[in-house]
Amino acid sequence: MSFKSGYVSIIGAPNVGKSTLINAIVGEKISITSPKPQTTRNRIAGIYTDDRCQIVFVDTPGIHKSKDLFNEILVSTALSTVGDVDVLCFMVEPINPPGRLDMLILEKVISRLSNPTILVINKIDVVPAKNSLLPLIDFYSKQHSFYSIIPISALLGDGVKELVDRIVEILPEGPKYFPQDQITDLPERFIVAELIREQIFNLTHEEVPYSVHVSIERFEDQPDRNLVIIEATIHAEKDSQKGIIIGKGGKMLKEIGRLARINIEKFLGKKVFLQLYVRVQERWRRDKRILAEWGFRLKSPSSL
Ligand SMILES: Nc1nc2c(ncn2[C@@H]2O[C@H](COP(=O)(O)OP(=O)(O)OP(=O)(O)O)[C@@H](O)[C@H]2O)c(=O)[nH]1
Ligand SMILES: [Mg+2]
Repeated sequence: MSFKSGYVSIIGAPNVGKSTLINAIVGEKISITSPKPQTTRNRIAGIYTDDRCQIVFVDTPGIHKSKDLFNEILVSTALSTVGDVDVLCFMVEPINPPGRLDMLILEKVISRLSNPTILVINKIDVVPAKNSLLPLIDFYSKQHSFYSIIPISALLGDGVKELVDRIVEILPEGPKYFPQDQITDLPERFIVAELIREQIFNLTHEEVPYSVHVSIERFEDQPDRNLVIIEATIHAEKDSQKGIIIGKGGKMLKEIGRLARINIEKFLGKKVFLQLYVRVQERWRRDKRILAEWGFRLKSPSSL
């Protein structure tokens, strides 16, 4: 049998479970997840390899109606991945009738592309009876000529193997682009910063998680001690947010650090010494220069 390979972009509205799926496929947490929308901010590649194929899955920020420069950058990052991939996975939740945003993405993005597209209906574990999905499947199949419609639970892993099998059917013959055991093309320090940001998403509320960027100041591997020393700065937009992140007597920052360290140690497979600092970078979400410095640039197209 010939070897197949290619790129697959996962797109959809915020919070539908795109990052949970990519983690389930590669078998490790490379993309952070949270119950809040707009968690993912970058193009995140997860590489799946088996005897038949190598698939580079591209996780993307949730597509939404952007309100400011930073959100526009997130949406443009997602939209910029769709053009030249071999397969698109359009992910939705099992909601009938579909959400306004799902319909908008279908109309403005999916229906304008010619890539083979699989509709992935996620979170089927919350659907009481599987046959209640039938009207939704029927509805979507009338809206667009999907290559396939696959119900899954990214959280429980149900249907994930079927999804990969279906993608392999479509992929062209091709080489192994990455070594067998490589699961992402992102640097370790990027994922470490994300694992810190994930805890801020999980532990703080309202505008705070959205006002935070994390940068790694020091990443020093000490192999003789099986230890990595990491220093990171959490940038907030205002003093009040800085106060919330630090918490009473530093309690919140300690908890963010404790939980992030557990995940970082799991990811790096080493002991970690983690030191966190918090500083204010006023209105960074609107500051083109700072955004560019942190790797956030507007791409085209930039909105729905
Ligand atoms: N019940 C259930 N929850 C799920 C499933 N997949 C994801 N979730 C939950 O849905 C929430 C959002 O998941 P994410 O993977 O962060 O969603 P996303 O699409 O990457 O979101 P953005 O990055 O914000 O666009 C999290 O609380 C997940 O645990 C699933 O199959 N079943
Ligand atoms: Mg995500």
